[in-house]
Amino acid sequence: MAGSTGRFITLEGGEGAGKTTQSALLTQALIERDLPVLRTREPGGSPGAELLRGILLDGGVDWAAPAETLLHFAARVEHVAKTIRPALDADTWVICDRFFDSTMAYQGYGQGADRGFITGLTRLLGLAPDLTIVLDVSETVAAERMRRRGNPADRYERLDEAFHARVREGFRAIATAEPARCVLLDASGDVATVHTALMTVVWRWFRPAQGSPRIAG
Ligand code: Z5A
Repeated sequence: MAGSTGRFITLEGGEGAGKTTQSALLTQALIERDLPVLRTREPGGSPGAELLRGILLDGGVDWAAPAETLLHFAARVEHVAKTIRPALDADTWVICDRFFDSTMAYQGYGQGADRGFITGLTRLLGLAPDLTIVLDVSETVAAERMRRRGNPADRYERLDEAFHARVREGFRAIATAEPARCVLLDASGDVATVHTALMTVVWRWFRPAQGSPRIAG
């Protein structure tokens, strides 16, 4: 963001990749460096977007893929307007668990929504992360983590293996296509190992030459 000393970092990946775990650890690490941080997630992150989250995850409707795409973007526009932009304007670092890459991976690659349509909505949004870290794990590792966690599955988690394989392929394709914004990180190690690797990416990305002297490692 021009003029702001805040930075916008998103964590992406399939279910069980460790986004929630790693976003909490990243937030803590930045706070320990005396940086102002806001941790948020999608779908959700503002009152209106949280209402849409309930509809999307457990509303009992099998949406047409373009409608589902629009609902995710409606939630995102609210989230950006009410939560993310005000935080960045106040020089806060924003750590967001999922953002527009999830729509491309889940609705585009997973559900077959038109990818050009999603790209167009992404451009209209007018905000992109400074850094996106795509946490990558095999479907086997992800499934084992979800099994051990044992929470009831939401509408997306109930979809079959082939769907989740397409989603993973989507995330990997996005990371490959956008190296100026995305880093693909092997997230199959233990929590501490992944955290160390992720922090190395973050410190390198925002090294002093790119204007963030306060977090030089
Ligand atoms: N969705 C969409 O379709 N389109 C969109 O545009 C957006 C979202 C924005 C949101 O679900 C759903 O919305 C999502 C896609 C869809 N559904 N799916 N699938 P959510 O927010 O409820 O859930 P999630 O984003 O998928 O998160 P998750 O399932 O909780 O996974 P995670 O955050 O990546 O993992 P975690 O919670 O950190 O870890 C999962 C478990 O593994 C947990 O017990 C941890 O303790 C354990 N864990 C974490 N890391 C490790 C390591 N390194 N080793 C061992 N165990 C670990």
